[in-house]
This record gives sequence, C-alpha cells and structure tokens, in this order.
Amino acid sequence: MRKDFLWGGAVAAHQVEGGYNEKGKGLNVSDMMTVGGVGKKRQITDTILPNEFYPNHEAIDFYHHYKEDIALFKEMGFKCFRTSISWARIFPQGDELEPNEDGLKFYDEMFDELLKNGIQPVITLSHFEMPYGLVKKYGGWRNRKLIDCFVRFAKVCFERYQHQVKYWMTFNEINNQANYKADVAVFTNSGILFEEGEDREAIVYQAALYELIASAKAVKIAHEINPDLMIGCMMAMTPIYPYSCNPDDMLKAVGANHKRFWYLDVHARGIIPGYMKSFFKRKGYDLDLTQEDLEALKHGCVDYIGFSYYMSFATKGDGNINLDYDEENDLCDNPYIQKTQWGWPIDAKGLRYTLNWLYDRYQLPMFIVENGFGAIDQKEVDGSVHDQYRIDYLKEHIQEMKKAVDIDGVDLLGYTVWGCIDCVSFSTGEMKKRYGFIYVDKNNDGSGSLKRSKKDSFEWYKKVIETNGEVL
Ligand code: P53
Repeated sequence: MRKDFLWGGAVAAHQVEGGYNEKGKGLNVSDMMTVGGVGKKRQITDTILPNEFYPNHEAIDFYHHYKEDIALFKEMGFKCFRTSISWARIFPQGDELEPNEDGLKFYDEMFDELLKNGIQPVITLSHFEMPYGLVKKYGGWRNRKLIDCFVRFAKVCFERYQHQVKYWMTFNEINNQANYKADVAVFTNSGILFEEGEDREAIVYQAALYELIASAKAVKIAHEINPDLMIGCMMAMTPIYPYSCNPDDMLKAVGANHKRFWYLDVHARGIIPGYMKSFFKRKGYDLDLTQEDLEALKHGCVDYIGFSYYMSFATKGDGNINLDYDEENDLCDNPYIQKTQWGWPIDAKGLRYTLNWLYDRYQLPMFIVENGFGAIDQKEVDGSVHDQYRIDYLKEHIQEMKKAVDIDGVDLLGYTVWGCIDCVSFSTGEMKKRYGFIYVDKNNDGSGSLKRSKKDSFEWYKKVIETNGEVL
C-alpha cells in the first residue's frame, strides 16, 4: 500500500449533523423523511408533522459535538474524514444568489478542526440532500434551472474551501436512482415527487442528465479556481454478476450493468455512451440535451472515481432481446454468498472484482469512499461493544482491496469506512442499524444521551491504520 494511503471514515451531513434549523439553515429533502424500518418505508411529508418522528433533525448532533468526535478520529489515526456539505445551510432555499455566511462558517471551523488534527476533509457536495425549496418551487431536478443553482453552490464551496479541501465529489451515489421505482431513491437523488401515471423512467433519465451536466460544469469551474483540486464522481458500485455462464445470463448482466453504471461513462469519458443513446431512441424519449450540454460534458471529466462498495447483485437471462433491466424484478439471489440482517449480500471478493473492472475501464485513480457493516450492536453493562462481526467484514474487504492494489496493480487513493461513528441509517432512518467504531447512545425513537464510547473495532482499526494495513 502507498505510504500516503488515505485511511479514514465517512459520513454524510444529514445523517450526523442535526441542528436542522440552526443559524439560517433551510429544510433539506432529508428533513422531510420520517423514520422507517425493515419492511416499513420512510415516508416523505410536505411539511413537518407534529406527530411524526424525523430522525435527521437531530441525528447524532455532530453539529455541536464535532470537536469531541474529531478527537476520537484522531485517536484512531484517521488520515482523512469524508463528510458532505448540507446544501441548505449554504443556500437555505436553494435559489438565492448570495450564500448564508453562518452556514459557510460552520464548515470553515469544522474543516480547520480536522486539519489541526492532521485529518484531511474529503467532501461531497450533495449527499442525498438538497434544499426542499428547490423541490417546491421547481420540482427538483426535473427542471434545468437546478443546474445553475447547483453550480452556484459548488462554486461558492470551491472558492471558500479550496485551501482546506483537495478531494471533492459532486453527487453521492448518483446511480441510486437507477431504481426509479423507489420513491425515496428518486427523492433523495433528485428531489422528485411523482404524480399518478407519470413516466417515471423518462423523468429520472432527464433529471440524471441535468445532474451530470451540472457535475461537469462544477468540475471545470473547480479546475479554473484551483488546478490542484481533485474532483470525483461517486457511484454505488454493486456489480451485477451473471447468475451462471449461460450466455443469456452473461448478456443480461451486460445490460443490467449498463443501466446501473452508464452515469460513470458520462462522468469519466464525457460522452453519452452508445448503448444509452440507442436506448433513449428506442424509448422515443424527447430529452432536453443541447449541443452546449454535450460540450460541457466533454470538458468536465472527473479526476478520480469515488465509489461505495457494500455488496454485489446477480441477474438471470430472461430472453428480453433489448437486455432491459428493472432493478425491482430482475435481481436474483447468489447461492455462494450470505446476507446481512438487512438483506445486503456480503461479498468481499466483489470489491477486488470492482476495483479491477473500474480500473480496466477508465484507468483513473479510485477512492473507496464507503464500505461497512450495518448491524445491531449489543452494549454490555460495562459499556463495551464486542463487534467482532464488523471487524471480520472489514478485514475481509481490506484483504481483497490489498490484493487489488498489490497484485493487480490498481491505482487506489484511499479507503473510508462508512458510518465510522454511528449515524442515522439512510435507507431506514433507524439508529439501530449501526456501522461505527464509535457507539452513540441514541435510539430509534430519538431517546438517548448522545454519549460516545468505543467499540472493540475502534482499537482494531487504529492498528490497521498504524501499520498501513499490515496488521488486520
Ligand atoms: P444504510 C444502496 C446501495 C449501497 C449503498 O446505507 C447505499 C444504498 C442506498 O440505500 O447507500 C449508501 O444507512 C449511502 C449512505 C448510506 C450507506 O450507504 O441504509 O451513500 O448515505 O448511509 C449505508 O444502511
């Protein structure tokens, strides 16, 4: 492993900060989502309802605890810490022309605190949140107007933090909305709510194209402001394996991966890939994509590929000549691997596979910006948490990552463990789906003292970083 390998942890603003209405912050889409659970979807409400619980409003109150939390990250030896900027702290409604200085100040101070402790901030501009005002006023990313709003936000952040932050990402897991049937995925990626009978798929493709154009414009501006800045994309890398070596399964997997990862071809190559052009044509979509947009894409290729890795999927051929893929119906179980309590397949070798696949395809540096294990932790009477299952999961993944670097020769910048401190689960809004090395005393219903304590994995990860991945 390289000497300057960026070991660290990752979270997102809305999942940790709380302080949802402090110092002029507007509402984000994440503030409108109620708590859910396994088999209970999070609801999206149009106003804050008095009898509902919104877990992101307080989250783990990182807004007021960040100094204490950063001290713990330092104790583990973090080289970097990935978080995001809450867009509505900076532009409360999203379409203002001038930013909210109090919001900017919060990140100034937090980034300084990280740097003072020898930790590099790695920043996502929009991690599953955007000002709710943009949803109300413009219908979210249905509207081209959002490109300007995002680019303004990005420019303010690059200008302000260019000397504190080198590594940036534009949109978190932009491909999560490939599952356009899932309301929460589309709402959090694109701020879109559907009317009965709308063509969801067409709307989501248009929104994604606007986001990709906005991302490319942001990349170009960042380089103009400061050529040292490294701007990446962020993809949810869940490779889709063919169920078997049956050529029909192989081909179906090609089609499925195209639909889940075409965004990456745009980000990294600056073009709309042929398979998507042909798909749009076949569907008869009347997409709003100008010559100027295509130019913008060409000049805004990312500097590196940031991605999350939790799991792999599998799919079977179905005789569909167009290789179309529907995430809700076309996935099947992989008999060779186990699943977590939340039904997420555990496949450490898939990480090595993913690193090879991406490097073969793009030859860009990569950054694993999320990997982790969500589980129910048992807190003992003495306050300890024996999370050997988490250590096992991370260990297996790091071993495969090392093989990809040392044996396969991929170019990898760093690795940040998701939810390094317990935080609100994105998909269910629960606290009990924990990922952290640091336990936070907070429960699903919002009760708890918010006290932080170390789990067994804390000392383990500290050793991993200290030895640059030698002792696992
Ligand atoms: P939670 C799908 C596939 C892989 C990662 O998720 C995903 C998703 C979206 O559900 O999300 C990322 O908290 C995301 C984080 C999120 C983390 O995975 O549902 O970037 O915001 O918290 C873990 O267990």
